[in-house]
Amino acid sequence: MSALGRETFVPDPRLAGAFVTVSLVALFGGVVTGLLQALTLAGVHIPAHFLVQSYYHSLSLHGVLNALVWTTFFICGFGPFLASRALATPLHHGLGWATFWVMMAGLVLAAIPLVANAATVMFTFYPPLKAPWAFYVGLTLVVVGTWMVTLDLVLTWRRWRATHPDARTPLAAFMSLVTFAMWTIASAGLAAEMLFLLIPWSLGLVSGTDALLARTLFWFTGHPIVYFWLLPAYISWYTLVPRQAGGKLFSDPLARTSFILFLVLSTPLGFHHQYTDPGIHQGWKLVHAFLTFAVFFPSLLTFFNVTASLESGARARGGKGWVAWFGKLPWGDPSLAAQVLAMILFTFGGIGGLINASYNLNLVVHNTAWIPGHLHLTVGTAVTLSFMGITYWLVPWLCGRALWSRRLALAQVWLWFVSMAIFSNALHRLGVMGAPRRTMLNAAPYLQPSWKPLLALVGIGGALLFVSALLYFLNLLLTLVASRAPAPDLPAFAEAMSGADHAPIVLDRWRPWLALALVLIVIAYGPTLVRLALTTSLQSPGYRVW
Ligand code: HEM
Ligand SMILES: [Cu+2]
Repeated sequence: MSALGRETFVPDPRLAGAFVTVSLVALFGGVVTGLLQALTLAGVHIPAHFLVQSYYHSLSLHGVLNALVWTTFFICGFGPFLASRALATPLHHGLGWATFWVMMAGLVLAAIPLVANAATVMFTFYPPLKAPWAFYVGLTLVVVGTWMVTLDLVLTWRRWRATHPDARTPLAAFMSLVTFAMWTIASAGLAAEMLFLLIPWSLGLVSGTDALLARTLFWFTGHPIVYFWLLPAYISWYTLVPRQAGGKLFSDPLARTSFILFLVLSTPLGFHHQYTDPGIHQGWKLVHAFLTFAVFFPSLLTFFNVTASLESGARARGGKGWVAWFGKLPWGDPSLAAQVLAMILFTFGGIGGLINASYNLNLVVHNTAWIPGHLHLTVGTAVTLSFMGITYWLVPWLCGRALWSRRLALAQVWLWFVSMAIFSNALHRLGVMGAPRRTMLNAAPYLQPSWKPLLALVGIGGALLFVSALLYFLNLLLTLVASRAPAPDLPAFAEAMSGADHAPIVLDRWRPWLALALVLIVIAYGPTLVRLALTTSLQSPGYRVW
């Protein structure tokens, strides 16, 4: 297909629209519960309500709605949409809708006990906390849906390949495929935890469970899930943002290299969440620590490549100097501003992540408020603010109407940036001072006077974040009902200074990389998982504490 053909092909808006709508509803629930928690931490008394019955009920809703539903539904809409556009090939219509309904069925099934306060197990659902079977089966169906997306992407790509035997896979499609391939491998841990441990246990088919084995399977998926959230933001940063900034992607081959590294390295490192767990040999924990530092490398490649691309845009707009060019980016474009601000806060999230991953420093921050501080910079901003930036062009296009107000959108993204800096900084500092996470701190007898000013900042930052989210939803809603101007065209993919033709052909092959990924997983996880599975006694009873 000629470049022209690619620009004029328009994917089906309805499927992407359905996924994005569900994701936005989830985010709304996510920010409401976030507000309740932030205010509670600041000492505001919030009466139990029939929808949210305790801090822990709220926290479970918050984690599931934000980290699991908002992200996953958005990604399952956006990734295939972009891939289909880049390949100028429609997705499989029937499969696409079947996927959506499988995921919806799972979502409803999981939501019933969650809303009813029967699955107050937080988004990590560690046993021996126990939820009803519907919660586990529902979440499993959502994961099955993501595998169906992978299938759809592969089928679509193969149809494209049949007519383009020698062409390089267009970058956005390549990246979507890598994202879903990585996730499909990584989600095997969660699937095993659900199918062999949690679902039989919740159905009463086995009498007990094994917390360590379950956690190990959970973190097999739980670390790479962060790349499942992050890579779609990277796809936008690589393939759209350079053009939105008025420039070109610095290097297409380097971008592909970084994604291949994510495919290979994302999974075999989950023990960095289990440094304090007994029953895993410290030698393996150290291996996972080193692999975690290895997977930081493709993020550094991304930082370099995307910054150089932004710089090319700013210089084309008259930017000068080593740093001053930054001011010449088209800051008036809310979609671009959102994503560049997301990148800035993400650098701090990345630095904090290195601290989390360090075998020794982890002990200082483990299970403290530092961790949600980190989570809000990464999934709560790098991912969420980037997705918001994407919706600033995607939602208008889906509705066929221009964004209601660009200025309101700009105010919203800056407000998110500033309030998140306040909110997350306070949480990080609380963590270093020893305040635990996942705790209704203002009710804790050990509440330290020195924590109080920081908890107040959590409340203020959280409330401002909520205001930002309200402005966001207001703008989208008014776009739908009150905007009169027609929607602008979809943003075009960025050209590259060094194009796909410079990429070694091996980067466009799947088998070697998938095989390498599997080998690393077998080495890093094999011995421990086999030993834990063989020695498990499934003895722990379940608990329902809230
Ligand atoms: C209005 C915006 C938000 C506010 C005020 C807010 C506030 C909070 C607070 C106070 C906590 C609890 C800390 C604790 O007790 O350990 C928390 C946890 C968390 N938040 Fe947010 N949040 C917001 C948005 C988001 C978004 C957009 C995401 C991700 C997309 C997110 C992801 C998380 C996660 C993953 C946790 C950890 C949950 C757990 O420990 O189980 N939050 N949030
Ligand atoms: Cu991790």
